[in-house]
Amino acid sequence: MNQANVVQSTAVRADTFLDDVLDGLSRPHKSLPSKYLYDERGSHLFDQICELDEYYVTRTELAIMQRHASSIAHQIDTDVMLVEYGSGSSLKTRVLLDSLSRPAAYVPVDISEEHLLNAAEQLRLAYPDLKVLPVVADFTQPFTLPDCEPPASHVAFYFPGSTIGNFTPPQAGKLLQQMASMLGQQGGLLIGIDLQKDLDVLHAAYDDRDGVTAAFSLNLLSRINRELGGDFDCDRFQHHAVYNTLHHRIEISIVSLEDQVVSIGDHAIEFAAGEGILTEYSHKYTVDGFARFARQYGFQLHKSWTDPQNYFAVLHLVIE
Ligand code: AVJ
Repeated sequence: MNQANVVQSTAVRADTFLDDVLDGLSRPHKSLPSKYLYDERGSHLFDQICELDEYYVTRTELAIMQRHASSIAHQIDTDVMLVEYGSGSSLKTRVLLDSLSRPAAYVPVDISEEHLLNAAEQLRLAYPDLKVLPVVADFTQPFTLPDCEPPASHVAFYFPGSTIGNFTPPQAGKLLQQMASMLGQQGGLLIGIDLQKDLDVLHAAYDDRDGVTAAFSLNLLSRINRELGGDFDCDRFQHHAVYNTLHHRIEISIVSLEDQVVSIGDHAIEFAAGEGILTEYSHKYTVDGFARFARQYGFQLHKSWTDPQNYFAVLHLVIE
């Protein structure tokens, strides 16, 4: 298959990035959307995070998927259109695909066209019989599912990695609502969520001793410099990650070490010493709490799997 088969659902334009950056940095509490952390360098750094001793998230979810592969695949069943929120370049996806008996199609959805097409090509090579139908889209916005022949009997969304944790409850709710309306009566959602746990474990996971997570955060400033003509000096900013016990989330920000003015094109942005730019939330849940939350949007918890330490959970939710 070639590029012509790619469904371009939502235009992802460079001026959107500029608008979002200027909008986020002109607020009283500065913030930047976390989706912009994942340019080529950011995605590479995130892959490195996943290899860190301190970052338990990826390897724990993978272990759950491996250990319970057949039970998980059994819930999704045959003739499914498996729609992954993310490019599908991960091992978790392969574990799932290996265990599904007869998927009708596999639909990876990602904002980065290059990343998506690469991942799709790799999957086609590994699974020659699988219909791979990539969709370039920002999945926080509604998008159209591709047609497939013969038609799938039902749709299953796969949203691994606790990516949902990046979203505030209202944003996550909106996403679940969109998913529910795209699913209709027949579908389900397989989702990975990170669980509440010891604070030391959480802090280490988001502020590792090698500074990989810090580099991942600060790369957002370098990206603004590269793509939007900014002049951030990364040495004058610092990565900061702290757990908010009230909201059950890690809050990641980039903190200015001094009073300074930064320009982006012809825009000047002022920073006070100690002022932060919020770049990421990483919400931590309980299985019951998430199930209760998802119920508001029409999902019912059908089954869940976790690891021996109860660090992470994979949930299968179905439309009531
Ligand atoms: C990709 C959103 C799941 O929240 O654990 C990891 C992102 N940021 N370290 C997470 C992240 C810094 C990650 N998610």
